[in-house]
Amino acid sequence: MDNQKDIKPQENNNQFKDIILKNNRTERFDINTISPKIANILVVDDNPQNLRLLIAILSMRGYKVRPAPSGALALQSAFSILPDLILLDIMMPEMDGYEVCQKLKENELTKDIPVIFISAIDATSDKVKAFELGAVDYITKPFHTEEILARVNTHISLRRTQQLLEEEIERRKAYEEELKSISLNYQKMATQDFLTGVSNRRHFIERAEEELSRAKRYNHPLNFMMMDIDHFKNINDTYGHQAGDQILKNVAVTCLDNLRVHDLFGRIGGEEFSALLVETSFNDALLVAERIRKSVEESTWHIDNKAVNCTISIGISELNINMEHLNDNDNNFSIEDNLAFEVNKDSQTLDELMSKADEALYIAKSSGRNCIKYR
Ligand code: GH3
Ligand code: MG
Ligand code: MG
Repeated sequence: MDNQKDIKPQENNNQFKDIILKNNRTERFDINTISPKIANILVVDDNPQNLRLLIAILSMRGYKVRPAPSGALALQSAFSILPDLILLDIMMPEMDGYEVCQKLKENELTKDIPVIFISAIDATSDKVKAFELGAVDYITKPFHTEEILARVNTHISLRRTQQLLEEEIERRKAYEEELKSISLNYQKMATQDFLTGVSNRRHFIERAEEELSRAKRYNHPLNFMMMDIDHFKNINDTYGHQAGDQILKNVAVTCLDNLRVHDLFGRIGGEEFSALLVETSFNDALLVAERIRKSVEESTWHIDNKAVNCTISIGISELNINMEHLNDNDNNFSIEDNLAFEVNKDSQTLDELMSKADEALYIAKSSGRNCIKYR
């Protein structure tokens, strides 16, 4: 970097020219279209003559120039208005250019401002030290006007390009975050019931199929529950559709409150909910169903200053699993029986469990509602 001929600012810029921004929220940018914002340069030199000369050269090229006759004033000026570039003399009384540079690089606000040292010292060790401290360039005095301008121009363009890239990276990160949250929302919409927030029919059935095949594979107990709000039409007719919606939400919460986290629960129709009780014996499923039925019956919900009550009917069906281990002492339970049981168990489908629970629910309805039946 000893003379001006080595510097080809346009070539340095070209490598950034063809960054094609692929999403429609960002635009392709070109170094040649970067806004011609006037660069703000801080010139630091304790020699008033040098200072005047540098100001004259840079101002003539249209740069906004601020002078600082000492290291301390340079720091003060840099922190009050961030410059786009700093031309920094090394040898100055009290605080030399190295110290100024170090302080600038230590501060988050000023660490990325390009610093070009201008010094009468031509020793390699000093130049190396300058670069080690984070300087971008080093110009030896006496300097040549064209060299100063070429180097200043190059580093200002590089900094601008770097800033644009950083902004672009930030924009893309924000865009990716937005995409992630949109995709999460879609996922929610695809799996949740829009009114109650519990699993929708499709998602419930998908998950129930998985749990059913696991229960069959490991011979684990499993029970299916179909719940339907009694005379819900009357609630809509008496209190209005919005009150009906609120009751649906409240019933969903009441059911969830009485289930374990591993149980599946979903809204599978208008005022119908289903639950799949995993690792649960039939007797325990009956207890859970009774708890739900009783909680709903005993709840009074206040909607628009009116006290609203409702009840639900529940139908239960059980997965028939191999009970061999429970029948060790039962001489009537032969190997053939067990084999028949296995075949029966494997042929049970979710559809069958659901229809059996539906039949049980139908019986509960015709037996006066607000009760539990099983098949
Ligand atoms: P049953 O005891 O036999 O189940 O009687 P029911 O009135 O509950 O049953 P029916 O099938 O006759 O009526 C169900 C009602 O549920 C009719 C329908 O308008 C209402 N419903 C379905 N989905 C919604 C909903 O999302 N919000 C509200 N407010 N009502 C709904
Ligand atoms: Mg109903
Ligand atoms: Mg119904």
